[in-house]
Amino acid sequence: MGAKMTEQLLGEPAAGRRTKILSHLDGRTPGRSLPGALYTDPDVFTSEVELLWRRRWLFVGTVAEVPEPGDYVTFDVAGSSVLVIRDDDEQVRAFHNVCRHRGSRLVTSGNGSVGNLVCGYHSWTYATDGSLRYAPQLSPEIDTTCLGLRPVALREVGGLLFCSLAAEPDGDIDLVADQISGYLTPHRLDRAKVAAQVDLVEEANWKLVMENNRECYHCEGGHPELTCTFFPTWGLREDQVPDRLRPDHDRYLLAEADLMRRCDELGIPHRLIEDLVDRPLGFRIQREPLDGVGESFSADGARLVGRLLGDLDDPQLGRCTFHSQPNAWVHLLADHVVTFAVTPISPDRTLVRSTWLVHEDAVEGVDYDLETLTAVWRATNEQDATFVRNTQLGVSDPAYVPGPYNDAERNVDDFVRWYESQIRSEAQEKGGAR
Ligand code: 3BY
Ligand code: FES
Ligand code: FE
Repeated sequence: MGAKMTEQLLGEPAAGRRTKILSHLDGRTPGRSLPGALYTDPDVFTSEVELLWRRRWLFVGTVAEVPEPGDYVTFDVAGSSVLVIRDDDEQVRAFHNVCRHRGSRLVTSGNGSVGNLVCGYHSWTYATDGSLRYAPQLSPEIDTTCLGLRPVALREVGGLLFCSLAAEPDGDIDLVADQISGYLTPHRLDRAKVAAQVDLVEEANWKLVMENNRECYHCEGGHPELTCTFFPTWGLREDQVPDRLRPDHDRYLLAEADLMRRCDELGIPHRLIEDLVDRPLGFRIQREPLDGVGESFSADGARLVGRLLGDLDDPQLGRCTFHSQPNAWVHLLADHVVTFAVTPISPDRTLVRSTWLVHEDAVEGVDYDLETLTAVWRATNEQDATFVRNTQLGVSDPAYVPGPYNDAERNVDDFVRWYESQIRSEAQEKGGAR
């Protein structure tokens, strides 16, 4: 088949899809939720995979998930499976989880530990650094040095791992790393271990999952467990706090002043850095107080893990919260860390992976109880899954008309504006854009 015909068969539909997503974006009213088609149309989803998920830095997990040489996890996104592995020299690397022989998936379980990576089909065997070590009966003329696993760009930032499927990943990760590392390092993720990991498939478009996370407008009524410690005025400016929530907010201000003093004494950064819209790796980071005792996500705010992270000895460090576009939110406390990685499965299904990390020497049943440690966010995730499932049903209804955001939904608007500008700039670069 000639190149021209191939382009007609493959190129045109892709350009047509890009035109389609752009025309849906043209139909959006600023300050309102997105048009329904952006949450439901399979062509939109395919364009998002091509323009966003295959081109941006994505939050994968943490170094604590691969503590020893040979430990690996897989991260599946948009038809690609990324294998993240700690090699024999302790370096964390990422590869496409595709065998270089005839393409079998190499690793078929979500995580594990290996000496070498052995393909289950014809036993091609790779070292943990991705090089091909052994291929039975392979002709000696074939240069095996060219048959190592194909690398995927991976960056570690204060223990958080990000990957990019782009051929030439953007350099924004370095600029973000400079700004956030100091907030993360006191929690010493390199000396933490996974206490629990839960995969929840939510029946909603990935953007509804992210939008839901970016506001606490629904927290007051929607998250009784979380709001024992999570102040429901989150994201509001002073003049936006409704009278009803004034007492909560007054407690917040007192707790905030105390927290700032503690952080300053310890030399730990706390101030808000918010750059969610105008950069490829939009992010927000801030250390904020927790209600009650101020230590952890428990009913009274008291710590849930006896052994604090790293070398911390002040348990009252509230929560350092990191949000990044398109797919993460992370809360770092003195006693534990909980990370959330979102990946799209289909237009109306999304994986939310929650991971709880504690000090590597903390002992289950002695320093913490697993049920109690995970209770608040397991309940919160289930509540959020119901919210977004109902929203997916509503935005799929022909009667849906986009509605206005309010003050408490500022970061939802930021997410949507980030999404629109990233899609537009990538579509332009690829051509077929208007
Ligand atoms: O960052 C978060 O996880 C919270 C949960 C509730 C609202 N959102 C800002
Ligand atoms: Fe992996 Fe054949 S496909 S060894
Ligand atoms: Fe929620």
